[in-house]
Amino acid sequence: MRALVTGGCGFIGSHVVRGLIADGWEVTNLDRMTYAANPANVAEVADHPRYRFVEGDICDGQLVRELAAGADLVLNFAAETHVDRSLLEPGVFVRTDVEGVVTLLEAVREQPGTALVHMSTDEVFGSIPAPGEAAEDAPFAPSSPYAASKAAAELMVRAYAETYGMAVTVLRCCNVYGPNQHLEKFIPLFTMRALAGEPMPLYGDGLQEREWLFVEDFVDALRLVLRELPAAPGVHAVHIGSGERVANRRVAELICELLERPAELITPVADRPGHDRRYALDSSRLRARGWAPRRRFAEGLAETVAWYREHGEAWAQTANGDFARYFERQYGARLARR
Ligand code: TDX
Repeated sequence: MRALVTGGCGFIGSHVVRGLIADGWEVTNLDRMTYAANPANVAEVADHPRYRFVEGDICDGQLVRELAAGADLVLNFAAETHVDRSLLEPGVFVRTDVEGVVTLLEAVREQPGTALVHMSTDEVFGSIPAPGEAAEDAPFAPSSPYAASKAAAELMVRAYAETYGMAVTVLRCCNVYGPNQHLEKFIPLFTMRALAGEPMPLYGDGLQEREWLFVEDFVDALRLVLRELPAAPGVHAVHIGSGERVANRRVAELICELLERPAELITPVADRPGHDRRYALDSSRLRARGWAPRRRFAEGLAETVAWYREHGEAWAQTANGDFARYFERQYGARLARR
């Protein structure tokens, strides 16, 4: 079986590429190599006979059509994903996360033999007050330009499913963490800051809750989804959540404990505007189909922190983009003002 994976040099995409190669798939990885891409993420499969890398953009209609033509499955992990950056530069989110998805939909609708699986997010629902959980049919209420771009993409998926009778699977996942995640994200950033003995910039009161899933558990969920892809026309939404919801401050404290660094490094700074308080997915349907995460958060976090301690510095060197400049733009004034 042949898969076209988009964004395969990013965090989740690279774990998916490696998982599919291990499962016997022939994989084409289409990646634009933005700041979020790191060739090291796919180094172990780079020379594999069933792996092919194509540098390119999911907004390039002709390229996407050519690549989709040879694929049984298109898996979309190409996206701008960072909420803070969507406040700085919303336009690129609309382009990649919405226009890019339309390009994929256009390509796939011309290929009746090709299935499309699109990665979305729990953020499309906005903040979910405790003790609520968002089910697959919950209404969209995105708070950030990032979340709105993902919700908009889902609406385009819905429109194509209705208009052209396509069957599209949409994965809505909680916060994923693990090796290969870009340093801009909470757990890698706090881990690297703690290792360096530098202030860890906690937004607001730090009592916001996120639901955390280890990346390999996400790949296992995807495996199950791929074994049972529905062919009936429509949008098939799948919720993938661990059920482990943890306050940011607690996550920061756990990182300090794991690295034996003082909790005083945790530094409250000005909040992220529009910051959602809590995400929580109802994943009971996927659980009923036989999936459950294999790692508890405490275990996955320890493994992740150990990976960054060992590889973080060298791995970050091979990443695209200028992280120091972004860090200054995002945190310079916040840390100076505290
Ligand atoms: O410096 C920080 N300080 C801080 O307090 C950063 C980077 C984050 N945070 C907080 C904000 C969030 O409440 O930590 C939490 C997690 O932040 P992020 O890692 O930026 O993730 P989040 O905004 O929750 O979104 C993530 O999960 C859903 C991904 O980035 C999205 O792509 C995914 O859809």
